[in-house]
Amino acid sequence: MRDYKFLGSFREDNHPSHLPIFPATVWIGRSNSGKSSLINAVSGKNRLAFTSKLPGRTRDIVYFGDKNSYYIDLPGYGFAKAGDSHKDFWEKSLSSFILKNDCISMIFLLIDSRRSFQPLDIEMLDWLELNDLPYQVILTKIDKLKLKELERVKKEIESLYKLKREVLISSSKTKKGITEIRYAIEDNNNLFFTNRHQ
Ligand SMILES: Nc1nc2c(ncn2[C@@H]2O[C@H](COP(=O)(O)OP(=O)(O)OP(=O)(O)O)[C@@H](O)[C@H]2O)c(=O)[nH]1
Ligand SMILES: [Mg+2]
Repeated sequence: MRDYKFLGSFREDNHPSHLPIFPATVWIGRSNSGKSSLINAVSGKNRLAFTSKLPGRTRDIVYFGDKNSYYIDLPGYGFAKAGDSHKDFWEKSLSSFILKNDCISMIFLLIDSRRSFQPLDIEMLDWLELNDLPYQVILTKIDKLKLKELERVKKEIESLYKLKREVLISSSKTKKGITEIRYAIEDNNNLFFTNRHQ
């Protein structure tokens, strides 16, 4: 398995110039949707990314890396207490970070399965579509739902949006869906290298 390490946390709206161009998996979603927890589950390291019960834990652009790939943990959006300055930060710095970054192999858009899509998630989806960015939806915290309920949420999302990629499911607690996410990351990264060498 890949061995990810903390590389640093940044506030610049660009890929850090000292880091080589490798494929990066970017994790975005509402505050508290489970981004940092999922990074830990997928990397198999309990305390790689900081997690918290309180929303707004991740404040910087955090890079983790192994020998030839990255995970990028982004601050969540929709954090009520953070107010306008946080929304500005998202809209200006983080959106330009995503648009300017040549490393992105996939953006995982995390949605808390109990909450389904909220207005800000829809804004994010529209923005990803508008900018023709590669993204895939992952439903998180599925241990909190009964199987029937999960099927309903998944169907609802799939029927509402013409998503190009299947909706993945995950639980950082029970580790359900984690292997599939690891495979998806390997595929995305291989594709990134293939495309770059064409
Ligand atoms: N039951 C359950 N709880 C989870 C799961 N994933 C995350 N949580 C909990 O949800 C809370 C938020 O998780 P984080 O991983 O810190 O969320 P985040 O999206 O990184 O949040 P921000 O950094 O604030 O944007 C924590 O209390 C986690 O323990 C899961 O799969 N199942
Ligand atoms: Mg976080």
